[in-house]
Amino acid sequence: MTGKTVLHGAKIATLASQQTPYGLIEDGAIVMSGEQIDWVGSKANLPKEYSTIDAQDLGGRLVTPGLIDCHTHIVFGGDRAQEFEMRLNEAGYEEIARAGGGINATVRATRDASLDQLIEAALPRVDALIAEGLTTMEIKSGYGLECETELNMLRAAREIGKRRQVSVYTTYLGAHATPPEYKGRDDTYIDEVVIPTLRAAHEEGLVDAVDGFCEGIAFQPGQIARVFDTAKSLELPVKLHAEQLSNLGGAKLAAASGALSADHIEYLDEEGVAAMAQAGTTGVILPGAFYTLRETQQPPVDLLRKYQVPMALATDCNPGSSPMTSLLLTMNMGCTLFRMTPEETLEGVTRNAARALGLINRGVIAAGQRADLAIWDVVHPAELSYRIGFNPLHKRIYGGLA
Ligand code: DI6
Ligand code: FE
Repeated sequence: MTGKTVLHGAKIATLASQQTPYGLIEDGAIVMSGEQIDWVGSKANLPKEYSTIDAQDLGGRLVTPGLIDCHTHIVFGGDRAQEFEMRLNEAGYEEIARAGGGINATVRATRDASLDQLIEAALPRVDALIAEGLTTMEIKSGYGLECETELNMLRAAREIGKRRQVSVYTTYLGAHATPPEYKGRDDTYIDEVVIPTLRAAHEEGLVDAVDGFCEGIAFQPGQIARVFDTAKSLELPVKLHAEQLSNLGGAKLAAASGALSADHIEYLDEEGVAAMAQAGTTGVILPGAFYTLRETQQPPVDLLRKYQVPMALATDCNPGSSPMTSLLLTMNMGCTLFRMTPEETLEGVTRNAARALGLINRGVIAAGQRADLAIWDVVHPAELSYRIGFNPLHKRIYGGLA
């Protein structure tokens, strides 16, 4: 039989069935055909038709779905290390702002960067994620805040998906912040920049989804709703940065708009959770930003469980609130900071991350799914979130290719 590969001697965390924790198959085998998984199960049940194929013995290693980072701002110019240092030397907020710090510093550096510079700066960060078994990631715009730079960020994101073996899903985040030239004129910025740029980006095929930052320091629900209306008219899915620093009812708005996800959600209340449950909106939890900002308000993990809202986990990789490029560390933080279980964190970076991106062909190990796999030198899946700063990846398989 040609074009097929059999992996055996594997402990497989399929994440596909609830019958065993992690959907675990102890002495498992996986048959891949081209980019797809053909068959998965106990080696003892491997169908005869596959038994003549040369099999690769994984020596008892753990296999999980390839990891998915469903929320990143990984394309940006410059960095904010100096600002980080100033803050730790007790510089005041004003002093940092006067020194040109904060999100506007990143906007300036991003506007000043060429397309190629944006790509080159992002690739080492993307490579760090890939080195931990990443096979799919989302990348947002939102540091251009003017048409051409927003388009460039999205072009950079698409190009990253060509230069690396990783599937990239792009999200337009023009409604991230109001740029200095529109200070005090948020509505005008939405009308003159956010909406026209969304149309231009869509025209160029650069947008897979539309996001916004619904917050006191960013945009009000009514303003986000106008951006979502345009997204809807272009048949693009929406998601929202909601309830990160306060509760403006962003998750309810997201749910009412049929959003794929509501992200951050530290200040989410029960009404918001119920609305998300009803709409099938995934909750994306971002411990890196919580940690970096030294937040104390925890996302309502118990309520999300109670209402069976799927929880995803992501790095939120960005130069300000989460300069993090490790999904394994994100999983550890999900457990230690938010008391998520190791199984929930693994679901959060696989099955539920796929759900947060609206992808039905990945995130679990099952027949018909993409053959995106991570093979680990660990005995039990809990090790992935238990260890801190250790990368046990043995090998990654992307679309059936090692
Ligand atoms: N939430 C955040 O924490 C970041 N963006 C967002 O919507 C902050 C972005 C930055 O400081 O660069
Ligand atoms: Fe974010």
